[in-house]
Amino acid sequence: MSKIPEFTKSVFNLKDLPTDGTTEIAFIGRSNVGKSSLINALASRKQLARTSGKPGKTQSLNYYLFPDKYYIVDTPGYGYAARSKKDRDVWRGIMDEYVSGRDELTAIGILIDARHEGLENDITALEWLVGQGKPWFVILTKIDKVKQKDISAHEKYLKAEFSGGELLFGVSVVSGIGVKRLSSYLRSLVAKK
Ligand SMILES: Nc1nc2c(ncn2[C@@H]2O[C@H](COP(=O)(O)OP(=O)(O)OP(=O)(O)O)[C@@H](O)[C@H]2O)c(=O)[nH]1
Ligand SMILES: [Mg+2]
Repeated sequence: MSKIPEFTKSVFNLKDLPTDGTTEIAFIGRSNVGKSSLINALASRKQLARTSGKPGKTQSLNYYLFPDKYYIVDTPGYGYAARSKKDRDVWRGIMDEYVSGRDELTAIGILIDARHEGLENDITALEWLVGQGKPWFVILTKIDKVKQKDISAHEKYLKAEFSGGELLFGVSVVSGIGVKRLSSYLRSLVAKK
């Protein structure tokens, strides 16, 4: 097996999910929140996952195999305003089926832009997540753009409003803050399995 993280496959149809039984952790979050960028930072590879300044770049479930033997699954972003309602319903349908039926899925990380507290789309996603009954955790992204006191306030808000989730991680792929800590946490989740 490769010692460096590798792209494995893109899944457009749930019948094509990997069948090798490897544990997986999915990242969900609004379009443009930084999911693909974070996967690159965790992998220390700039171009592993494709990123874009324009929202809506990732359109499938993308599997990345990490050397500690787990997949990180990049997912299409939600809340992309230019998308039709039908598209949003498709997201919901795919994610419901994927999350409820996937035994390999150990935990879900929801990425939230540290700058934007309480966005409607994030609230909807957090409520959905709480209802899934899978372990989940929050990652606040782009913390290079905010002050520590705003991060603390955002964390306090999330803890007060949404129960059952794990620790909150603040990350920035620009400064690199929080990436190592998150990486250790992901490994600990897989080790528990
Ligand atoms: N300042 C700053 N910008 C970031 C950070 N992480 C991501 N970005 C920028 O945010 C934009 C979107 O990043 P992506 O990683 O493509 O976002 P995504 O969540 O994968 O988006 P979709 O695939 O559309 O769902 C890019 O322009 C990134 O450079 C960060 O930590 N700090
Ligand atoms: Mg993406």
